[in-house]
Formats: sequence, structure tokens, C-alpha cells
Amino acid sequence: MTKTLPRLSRRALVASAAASLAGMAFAQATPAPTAAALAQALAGTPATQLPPAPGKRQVIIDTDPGQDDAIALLMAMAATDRLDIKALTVSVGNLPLTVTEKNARMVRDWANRPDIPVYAGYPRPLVREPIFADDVHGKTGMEGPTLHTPRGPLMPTHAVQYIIETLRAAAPKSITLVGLGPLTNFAAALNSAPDIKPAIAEIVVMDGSWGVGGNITPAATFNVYADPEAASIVFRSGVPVTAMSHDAARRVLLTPERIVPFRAMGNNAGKVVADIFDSMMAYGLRRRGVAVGPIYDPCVIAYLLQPELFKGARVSVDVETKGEFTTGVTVVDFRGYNRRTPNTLWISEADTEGFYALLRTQIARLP
Ligand SMILES: [Ca+2]
Repeated sequence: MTKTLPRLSRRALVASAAASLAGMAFAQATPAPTAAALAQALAGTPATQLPPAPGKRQVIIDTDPGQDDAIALLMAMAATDRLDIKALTVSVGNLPLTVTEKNARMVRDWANRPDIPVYAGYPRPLVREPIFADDVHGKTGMEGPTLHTPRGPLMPTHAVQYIIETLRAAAPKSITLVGLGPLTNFAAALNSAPDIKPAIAEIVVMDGSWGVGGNITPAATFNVYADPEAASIVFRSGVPVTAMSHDAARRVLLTPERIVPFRAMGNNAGKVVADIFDSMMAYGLRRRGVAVGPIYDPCVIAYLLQPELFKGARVSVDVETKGEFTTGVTVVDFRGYNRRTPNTLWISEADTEGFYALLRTQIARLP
């Protein structure tokens, strides 16, 4: 069968020939990109492996324990060679403050670190009603292990007052703030005492997602959604923020096989971690129908101890506070649309096996 070519005017033929010649010249001047280079060009700022960070950091850890907080805190409290934990400050979040502050003191007992003071912060978000995650963590916030009445007291000072006074007395860029829950306490401190900013080396938070969706709404992650105004204040503070995103944390999946070495450690901390992990697996099975689940907060401590386990990019991040369906979403500008200096090191990839090896090493050091 012969094909009939469409009849083109002389003018169209000349234009078409010129365009084709120009295309050939362009193709000769620029070799075709590889599929990976093309994908990267479309994605924007690439995530690169983070460099190791030797030495010891002074940290204040704000936390809302919470099962994954407990494992993160154990991991941090074991790292006496790398982290000088000035205090735990406690936020409302997974559970009400009266529960989270008790849990923080209980985890301190498990790590045998009575030297670390615990301060309670605000009992509610900056402007919203509190929301909780007791369907995930259980009514105690610590479903799984055998619980006890904490041995040490709560400090009488308010957490925000403690943060402000400590940072005012600290050397420039000397203290890292670590946020494992909603960022109410850090935001309140930054708002009421902006003069503390120079003393902060970095604010590292377990917050946000870009591309993998939320875990409390289809769009938002719990810590941001619980107090989006606070998260917005922290990201806009001008202090360098490092965000351990769900994009990275959801790669660090817990499976039944990964629990076995913790139960086999023979120390109490290994048993506590295995008991919490078992409870998380049971939740995963109820929620998703498979015994698998992400663990979030310990990824932040892994970043502090071994940043080379992660990949990230310096980008501009905003927090949605007014969305109809998207309140609490972190909007990550990978392609520089905002034309602003990046405010965040956004961590989006993790070495899962490396993470679990580090967690095992730390938990094995505890009683
Ligand atoms: Ca938490």
C-alpha cells in the first residue's frame, strides 16, 4: 500500500527544513542526557550523601514519648561519647503532656541516666486544639514493655524557660536543638527570645514529607499537623534546620527479622526495644495487614551520630498553615521557584542496613 504524503505549501516546506536543520544542530551540540541525568534535571536539587560529623555535640532533645521517641532517646542516651544531652524537654504530641513527661522520665531510668534533667513544656499547641496518636502508641504511649513509676522527679522550671536561659548562657552555635515531636516548645522559645538564635548550631527535626504523603492526614505528617504554626516559626526562624523527612524515615522499615537481634542482646534495653518493636509490628498488621512499619524518631538520632547514612539537599521549605485539605504540609522547593536562600537540609534517603547496625550498637551499650 502506498502512503500519500500530505501536500505542503512551498513556504511550509522551507520552514520545516529550517527547523529540522536547527534541530540537528542542537542535537549535535548537546549530546542526549542519560535517563538518570534527565530525571535529576527534572527533579531539581539532588540529594547527596552527607559527610561524617566527628566530635561531640551538645543537644537539648524535645520529645513526646511515644514508642519511637523511647527508642530514639535510648539510642541517644547510650551515645555518651558523641552526645552531651543537656536536658530532655517534653512536648504534648503523641499523648497529653502528663503522659509524655512521665514516659520521658521512665525512658531515662531504662538508660540509667539520672544525670539528664527532664523539663515539661506547653500542654497544648500554640493556637490549635491538641490531637493525639494514642491509637498508634496505646493509652500509655508506651505499649509493649513493662512500665514502672519513674524514679527521678520532673524539674520545676518550664521547658521553654529552661531552653531560653540555657541558650542565653551558651557560646555561639554551640547547642543543637533536636525536635522529636510537635515543635511548640522550640517555637515558643524562638518567638519570645529571638536573641537565643546565635547560640543554636542547628535545629534537627523529625518533620515533614514530600512525595510520600502524610501519616495523620493524606497530606500531612503528625508532628507538623499537630502544631503547624509552631513548625512554620521554626522553619522560618533563620536558624539552619535539618529535617529528617518521612521520605527518608519510611525507608527504614521495621520487619520481624530486624527485631530478633534486640531480643537476643540479653540486656534490659534490648528487651524494651524488642517489646516496643513487637507492639509496632502488631499495629502494622492491624493497620496495613502486613508486619512491617516505619520507625521515625530514631532516624534523627542516627543522623546526629552518623550523618553519612543519609542523603539530603539544601532547599527552601515552607509549612502550610491555612490549607483546606493540606494543613501541615511541608512544601519543599527543589527547583528554586522561591528564589530564596535554602533554610533547610532536607533528608530524603537513608541507608537502612547501616541504620539498624548503628541502632544495635547503641542499644547493646545500655544496661
Ligand atoms: Ca515523637
